[in-house]
Amino acid sequence: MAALCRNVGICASHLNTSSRSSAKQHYKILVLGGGTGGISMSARMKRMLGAENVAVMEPNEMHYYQPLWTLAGAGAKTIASSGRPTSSVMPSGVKLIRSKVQEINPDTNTVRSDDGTQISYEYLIVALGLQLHFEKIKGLPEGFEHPKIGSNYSVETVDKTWTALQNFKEGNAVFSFPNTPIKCAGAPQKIMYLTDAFLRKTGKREKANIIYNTSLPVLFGVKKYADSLWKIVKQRDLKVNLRQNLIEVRADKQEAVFENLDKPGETTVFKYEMLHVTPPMGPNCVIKNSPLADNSGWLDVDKGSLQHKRYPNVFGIGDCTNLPTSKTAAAVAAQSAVLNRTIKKILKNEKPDKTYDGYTSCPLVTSYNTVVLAEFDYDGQPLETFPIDQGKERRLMYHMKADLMPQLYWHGLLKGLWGGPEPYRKLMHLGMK
Ligand code: FAD
Ligand code: UQ1
Repeated sequence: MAALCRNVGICASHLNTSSRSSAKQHYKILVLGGGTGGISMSARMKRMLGAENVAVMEPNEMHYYQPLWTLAGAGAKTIASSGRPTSSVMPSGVKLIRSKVQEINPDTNTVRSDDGTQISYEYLIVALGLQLHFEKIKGLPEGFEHPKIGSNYSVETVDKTWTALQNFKEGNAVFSFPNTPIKCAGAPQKIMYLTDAFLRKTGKREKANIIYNTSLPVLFGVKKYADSLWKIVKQRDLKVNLRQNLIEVRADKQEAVFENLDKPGETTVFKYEMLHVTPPMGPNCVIKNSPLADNSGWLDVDKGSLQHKRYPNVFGIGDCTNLPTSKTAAAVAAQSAVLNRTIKKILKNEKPDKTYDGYTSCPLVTSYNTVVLAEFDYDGQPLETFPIDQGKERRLMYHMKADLMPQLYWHGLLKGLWGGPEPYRKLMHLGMK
């Protein structure tokens, strides 16, 4: 539970200042965060400027391919197979600074780490991801010490989902979606479809009520895919309750309390045999506490170029930004190609010319062998790679999600070689309107 507690998002920029050291370092390109966006941009920056000019600040020993956690929570993959040592995904020769960013000072082009070291930069790429807030739900995170509750959103709790699913006997299987922006907005319901499939496979489905309580007023934000998903939930007898927000877990009694967002103060208690929690999420507090934040705490970047709106030598990518699109690794892939181009232009004193269209994708896993592959842009318009109807459940797309995507991630995206499917989409739609 230690890592889960570390991740509860205490925004305290005054912590750990006692061990301040006077060591100084300078890099032409400093990348904050060694997750999906940070590693892929460091690989691209190495190619552009040479390894000696690039450094990445990341305290975690392990780098995880988070999209696999949906499958791990349902026993279709292992959590171990989703992780590799951070050192092994670093582009060779690029400096890994194994410490936590404590403070960003864009007016002096410096950042301070939790051991007090000051690091200066010429250009800064911010890829700090977002923060999970289990603690905003009464009874969590300590409730995870009880059985029958899990969450695919933290490496600490994915196996708890799988344990709860395997031990299911009879009763309610309840799934939540919080009242905040989240990463991979499809994941809270993917685990519901997998639960349904698992209980059918093991002959327990008739003893289960499967209930999806979402804060949103819709099942999915893009109509084309929402229409497909409504058909699926009806076919499979899955109960969807809109505008229901999880506010408390009484794990000792196996009770989850939801608030009706349309009738504040009205709550419903659900007894559960299994509970999957998607926690509230919010901006990284290091960004929130810095001049780089917008009014809500997200990194304030231009939605086309990914350059910071007020600090022209600062750039952002991924979940930490205020880009008005769904936060996914697929979006990071498309953003990495645009950001590479933006930085190339800025280094030549030219204007950024490539524009991010908001491309994002969510492989909606609907069983152990089917996926609806949602792909869309800033306007919520489908932007599909394949010249077939991606609103349909397909086996091929499941194999893409489970077998091809991890390879594309480790060997393409993290190496700075995969910038999203745009070129292939254009090729595959040649000759079509
Ligand atoms: P991250 O990869 O989260 O990286 C942020 C990094 O910053 C972390 O390594 C963190 O340790 C580091 N960091 C944080 N604070 C500090 C600090 N103070 N100092 C230094 N470093 C710090 N995406 C898809 O495309 N398809 C999917 O099917 C999909 N499914 C998902 C399912 C689940 C259950 C989850 C959890 C995510 C899923 N995603 C999916 C989303 C995807 O994993 C993220 O959108 C993506 O990893 C975002 O990349 P990032 O670089 O912005 O953030
Ligand atoms: C993608 O590019 C990507 O990043 C590697 C993902 O993250 C895991 C995805 O889930 C998807 C769907 C894409 C888009 C790629 C194709 C081939 C449609």
